[in-house]
Amino acid sequence: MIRIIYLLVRPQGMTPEKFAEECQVHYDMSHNVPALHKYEVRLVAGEPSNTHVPFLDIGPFDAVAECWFESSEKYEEYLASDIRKEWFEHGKTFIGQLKPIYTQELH
Ligand code: 3ML
Repeated sequence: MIRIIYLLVRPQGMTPEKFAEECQVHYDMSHNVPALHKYEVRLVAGEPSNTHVPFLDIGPFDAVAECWFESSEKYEEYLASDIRKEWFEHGKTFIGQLKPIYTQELH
């Protein structure tokens, strides 16, 4: 399974309420995107800095999302799809900044 994690920052001037609404729309749209096995988006509820190891001071972020793909072929199919392109167009309207993280299975 290919899994990509995204850290999302809302655009300057967008309220957290509007951002949350658009995240919900984006989630609903994800169900029509071909070859996307699963999409999840969660709002950031806190970023505590009192960690037991040195704190990594990045952010703040407004949401964390993840995309799942069953194979690299499915990922290519997703990239090529027009519905995926429309989904990204919606993304451009409410994602101010995006940090993608490609993750790899360990076990
Ligand atoms: C890539 C993505 C990360 C996310 O939260 O949604 C998708 C599509 C997009 O960026 O519009």
